[in-house]
Amino acid sequence: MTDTLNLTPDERDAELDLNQLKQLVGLVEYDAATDRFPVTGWDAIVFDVGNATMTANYYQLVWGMDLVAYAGPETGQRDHKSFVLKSGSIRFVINGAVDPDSVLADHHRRHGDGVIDIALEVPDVDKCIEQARRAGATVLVEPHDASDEHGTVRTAAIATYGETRHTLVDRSRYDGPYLPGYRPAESSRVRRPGEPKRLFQALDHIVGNVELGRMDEWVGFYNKVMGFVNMAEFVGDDIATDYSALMSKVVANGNHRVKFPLNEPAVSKHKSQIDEYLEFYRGPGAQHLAVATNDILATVDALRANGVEFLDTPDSYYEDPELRARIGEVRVPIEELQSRGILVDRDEDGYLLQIFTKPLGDRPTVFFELIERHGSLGFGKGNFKALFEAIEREQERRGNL
Ligand code: TYF
Ligand code: FE
Repeated sequence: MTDTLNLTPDERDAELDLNQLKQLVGLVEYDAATDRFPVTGWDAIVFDVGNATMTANYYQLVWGMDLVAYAGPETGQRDHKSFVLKSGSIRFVINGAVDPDSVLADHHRRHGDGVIDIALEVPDVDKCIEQARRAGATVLVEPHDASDEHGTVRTAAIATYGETRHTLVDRSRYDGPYLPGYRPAESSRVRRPGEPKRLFQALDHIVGNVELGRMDEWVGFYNKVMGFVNMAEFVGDDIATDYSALMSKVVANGNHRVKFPLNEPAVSKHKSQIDEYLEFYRGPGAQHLAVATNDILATVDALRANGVEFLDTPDSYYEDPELRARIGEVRVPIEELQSRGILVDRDEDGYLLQIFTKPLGDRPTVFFELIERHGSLGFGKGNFKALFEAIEREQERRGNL
């Protein structure tokens, strides 16, 4: 059954091998023969932003991503500009309206900067759409081919929470830089001497925030429509009422390449961070993107030097004897983690290091997580209390607690 763990073309491009990828994002083998909605991996995360020209620059200059393709007025696409960026196997597509009447401008007025499409690579678009329709999903775009001199891409799209969609992409017969209609592009910036080739290699998970009482519906959607399985980690009633003000369950595709934690607000003494998101995003949407790195210390140092702001972690977190006992030995002295505010969690499979940025845009909505896994397949449950307290300190500064 090892063929269920074949590398995607993007992973091969990024010179990742299967062992590296397993380490980075925690893959498992599964029985693909019974999968009615086979998903190979991530294809692209598509953002709608207020200024794609500048945001694309930001991801190159600050996050070290490479520009690989472009479409816009110069290529005959008058509605919007679209910049395609890569880091390792991750592809971001940054869209911004040029035509004031673009639907993207309208989307942006309501939601602000955010993720409009979590595109997934699938080997058989038609099979997935047939299954999705049978299971009652909304098919937004029917399967169709697009071709140019690089070959043919077959795509379709289904709706998920809020105004977010999953475009399904079969690029097995295509070798262009992204999709037909895009021209190859290159960053004009010059890498500083000694700068690492990239700051992160793969996408680990994307969290969706949904309305109060609807988390189980969306878990059911991923179970029934896309055949995703529930992972062990969840935040239930007990933790929710004590400090987290959210409930959370995690679904994953068969081989766990694609993992979607789903949050809903919990009723608590103050406004939930999920309610704050829902209010400012004007509905459900993607909350955080967790990117995997094999050197979180170097990545955090580089990002901080480039001006990225992270949530703070109090010294008491590292001085807690219970934490010290629980985590045991990790690959660096704990002081190295403490000086950077990196969190650590251990479970029966191993440990992980993680850290969270503050929201990247103007609204308190989308943020990033950096994660370095060492065997753990979890999401840092042991850190939820410290993390949620840090998020609430930020919420309070914004006057939204
Ligand atoms: O993805 C996760 O589950 C962890 C923890 O608002 C988390 O990164 C959960 C909810 C949230 C922030 C982080
Ligand atoms: Fe996360």
